[in-house]
Amino acid sequence: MSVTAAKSIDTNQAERELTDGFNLMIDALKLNGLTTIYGVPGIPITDFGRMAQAAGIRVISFRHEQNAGNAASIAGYLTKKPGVCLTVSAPGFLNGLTALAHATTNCFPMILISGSSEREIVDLQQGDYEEMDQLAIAKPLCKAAFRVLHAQDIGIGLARAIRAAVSGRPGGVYLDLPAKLFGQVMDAEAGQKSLVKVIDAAPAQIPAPSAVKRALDVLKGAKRPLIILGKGAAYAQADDEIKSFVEKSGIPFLPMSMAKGLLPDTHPQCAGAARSTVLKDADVVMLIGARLNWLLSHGKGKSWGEAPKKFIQIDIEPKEMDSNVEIVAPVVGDIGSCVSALLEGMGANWAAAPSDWTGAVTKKREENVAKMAPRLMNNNSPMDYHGALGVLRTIIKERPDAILVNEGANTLDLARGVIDMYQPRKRIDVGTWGVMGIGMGYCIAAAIETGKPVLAVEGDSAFGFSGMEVETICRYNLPVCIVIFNNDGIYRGTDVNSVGSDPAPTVFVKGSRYDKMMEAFGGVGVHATSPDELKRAVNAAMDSGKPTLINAVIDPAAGSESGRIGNLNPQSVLKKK
Ligand code: ADP
Ligand code: TZD
Ligand code: MG
Repeated sequence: MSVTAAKSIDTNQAERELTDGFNLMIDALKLNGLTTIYGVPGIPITDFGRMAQAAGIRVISFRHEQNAGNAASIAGYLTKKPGVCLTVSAPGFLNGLTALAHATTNCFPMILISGSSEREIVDLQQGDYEEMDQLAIAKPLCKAAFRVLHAQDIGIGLARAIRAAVSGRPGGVYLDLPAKLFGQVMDAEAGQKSLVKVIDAAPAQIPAPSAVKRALDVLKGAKRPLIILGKGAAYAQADDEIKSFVEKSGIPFLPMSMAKGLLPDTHPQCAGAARSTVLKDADVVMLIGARLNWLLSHGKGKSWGEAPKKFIQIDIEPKEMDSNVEIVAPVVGDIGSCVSALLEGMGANWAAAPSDWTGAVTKKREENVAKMAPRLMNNNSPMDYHGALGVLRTIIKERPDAILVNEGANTLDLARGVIDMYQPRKRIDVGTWGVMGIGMGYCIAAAIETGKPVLAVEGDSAFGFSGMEVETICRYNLPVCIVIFNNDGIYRGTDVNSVGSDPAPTVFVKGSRYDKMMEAFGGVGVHATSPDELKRAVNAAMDSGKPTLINAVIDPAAGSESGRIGNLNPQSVLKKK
């Protein structure tokens, strides 16, 4: 119905109430409990943001759409509800698209809502303001993409987006809203009726009893079993079931990065500190919400050792099975249902994992922990990674409900190994892509969605990708403490250009003071040159809840190329010196 038609109805039947695209979209979001929007304003969604805020939706306004998108994606991970990111057309949409692809790759539910220009002009390529065929561009980068052209379809459009984002394997969804849609007017009552409250958006997916039995049979025959917990297991929020299953089985477990804390890293069965041993020596490996991608060396090769292995895999996505190696016992379903079914199938007399194996794993783990301990206690200045991380490790132990955000190369790999986690979904990081730039978006969403204090451990390069959002953190006065591991560069600050005066590609301005950035916006900036100073500053920040940025000076020579994944770099045999 056109606006003119609606107005004439209005004149004839003055008593009839009208609504429009703006209001219907807001009502549809609220009806489905989507009460926070992360975005950047501009044509054609500026008024939408204002009206949403006036209607009680929390609208968090960022400095760059990629950070808003990353915030929405991790909000989805933390809450199991799709995180919503709102952008303007073409360039804003493209800025948000990186985060949408990231969400899809990581199996996080999110909806990118972008305003777009008029179909008529876009399709004839007549050069509209910020013209782009956004729907076509988004499609290959997300789980589903929809466009709504009529106000009466807003309810259905959002319902489809929500279902696509959270059901089955979660992921990113694109929702295209042309400018004209927002102003479309329709009868208010008919509008309300057109809205859809999504019932059971992510239905339980019960595994087949035969698949459960097959998995238990394989597990029963194992001499050296291992459980690998991935971020899918953390996402599933089946924490109690997973804990019961792991403990009843007595099997050592290895948490992937974001699954750390699902059971505490200090749990007697945790094999985190014996990673290479368990991967090499295990004979049966059960994957729970973890893919056999590059992070697990595709389930083959040197790190998996010589001994043949059998894989059991629990995943909601049937196509994940056999993606890299043969899965002898696929269990397809949601993790809560699968783990409950396994627990039930184990019965009362399940024999715990063989003690010679679990004993050997414990021994190895204790050796490795003891080896690391003295390195974490040094008080060197400038700091090395271990001295700085030793302090942060204690702080997280004392404040286990804080959320840890982590990105960088050495800063990531070493923090992941050193900092123990104690509670589920408290560690969020670079994820499946190892992407830099998630930092500040994750900090903001973690603080907003959970209300808990946030500690970000950031490489100086990593921080730079989203650093401008410190203004956003100050503006919303969020309890975020950012620690920059400042080693003057990417991996190290020591590279030199041997042929010219330009700096080497991996180094930054020496002795930068990132703490001044926070001060510029009214937050607290601290320059810390020793572990003792770092400890005092982080504790003060966590106690006060004030936005804080600590510039932690790290020895520029301390890091290694690409952190722990330097082996992935191609080598040139012709490399010029
Ligand atoms: P990690 O990086 O921690 O190893 P991945 O992202 O590779 O974890 O794997 C997560 C897996 O979890 C994906 O294959 C995804 O399909 C699966 N998954 C996500 N949510 C659920 C769920 N509720 N039930 C079952 N599987 C899930
Ligand atoms: N761009 C994006 C989006 N993601 C990436 N992962 C990279 C570039 C490449 N990259 C890494 O993989 S780690 C890293 C880059 C640029 C930064 C490492 O430096 P840092 O950490 O200062 O953050 P350390 O402690 O100096 O190693
Ligand atoms: Mg660095």
